[in-house]
Amino acid sequence: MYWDKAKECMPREDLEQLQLERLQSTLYRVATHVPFYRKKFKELAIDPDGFRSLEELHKLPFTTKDDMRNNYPYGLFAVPLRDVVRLHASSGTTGMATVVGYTKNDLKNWSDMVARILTATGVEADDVVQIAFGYGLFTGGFGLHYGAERVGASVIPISSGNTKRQIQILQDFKTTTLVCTPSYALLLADTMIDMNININALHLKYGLFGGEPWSEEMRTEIKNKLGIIATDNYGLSEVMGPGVAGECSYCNGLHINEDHFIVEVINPETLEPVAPGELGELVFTTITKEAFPVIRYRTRDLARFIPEPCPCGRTFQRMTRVIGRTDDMLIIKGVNVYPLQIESILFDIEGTEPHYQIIVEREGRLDKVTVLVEVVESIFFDQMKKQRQLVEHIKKRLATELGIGVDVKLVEEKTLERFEGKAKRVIDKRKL
Ligand code: DLL
Repeated sequence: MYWDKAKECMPREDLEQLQLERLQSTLYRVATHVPFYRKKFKELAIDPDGFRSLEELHKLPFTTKDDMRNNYPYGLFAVPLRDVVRLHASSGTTGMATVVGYTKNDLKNWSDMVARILTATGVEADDVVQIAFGYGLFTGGFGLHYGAERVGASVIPISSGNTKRQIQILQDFKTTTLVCTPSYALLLADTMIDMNININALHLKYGLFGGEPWSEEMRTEIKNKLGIIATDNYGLSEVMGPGVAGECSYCNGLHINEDHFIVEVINPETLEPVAPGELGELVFTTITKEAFPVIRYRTRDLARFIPEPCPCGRTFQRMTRVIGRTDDMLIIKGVNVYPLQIESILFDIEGTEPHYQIIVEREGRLDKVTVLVEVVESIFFDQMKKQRQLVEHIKKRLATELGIGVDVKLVEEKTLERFEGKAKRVIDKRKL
């Protein structure tokens, strides 16, 4: 199902022409209204009026999170505050938040993009959508809310937290669509199982999950427990919020809303584009945003382009799931490891629960990693020998698939922290 088939399936040639025109007007807008870009363009001798082809994109300067911090709060806005009708902020793990603004038109485009993603999963006007993302400065709650309203669905703005109440409402309001982080979906499922709720009796059909990385194995776990179609959707406040990219019901990669963004995948070291299909950092240029346009924003998120077309017929560039952030990468004995790789392996091992935590410490000059894994009760209370065998098995799998040795500790079910928003998988004690 499409929300806007003419756009979503438009021939690449037309799309590229549209992108070029929209980029030209964005460059003009930022050069005229944002001193930060005016200065950068001047330094690089870029004439915003002389931009004739998308091939020239690489000449434009990058924008980083630091640039946003240095221009806190409104320095990168391209319109006066009287035209801004909404403000959000991304918390960021370190230091100052980034403030992002939207004009009326930006909000309309944003809801349309989220509506596309909901529709691509299968959500329609007669669906009941429970939004368990936080409402507030975080873009998740409001972003998905307005998109779901635009589809015409009945929206339950329950916000995050209060798991028992979420479950009550899932049952009583006959929710068909759950919207939250994947880790919270799993927590809801596990809590319902503990409460002996008959999940088959619920009306749930769809789950749209995003806001944090999750593995294919985690998707399988959620699908099996909740009996739904579970799609991934991606976005970030600095670029817009949720709705930048999302999967269709084929669940094989995320369609990027390319009529609103130009996306590149670059090598974070050399800053050059990677070969098609190679892993790299996503870089976004917004081409319709009025209040807060960004040129070549370095997301630090890592993903690949999927060059093959999707059977759904959409022509927008597809990307793989985001496997993590450049700043989440662990370097263990010289080997680069992402938490998601560890998740995939753990989910695949019989007897382990889908809850884990990765502890990184420094011993002398070396990083030491310990993976804490919850195991089912029967194993935890089993003989020591069996426990040892499981630990050895997990270590071996991690060693062969990641190429590094890590410590593994089994912990009792429900002892690791659960999250209502984004899960925190890595505890880095090196920085403390
Ligand atoms: O998390 C926007 C969002 C809300 C997207 C709800 C989808 C659903 P921020 O708080 O600014 O915005 O965080 C953005 O979260 O740079 C990624 O590192 C990560 N992220 C978001 N979606 C995904 C996803 C929202 N589907 C940061 N897979 C991004 C992996 C994701 N990581």
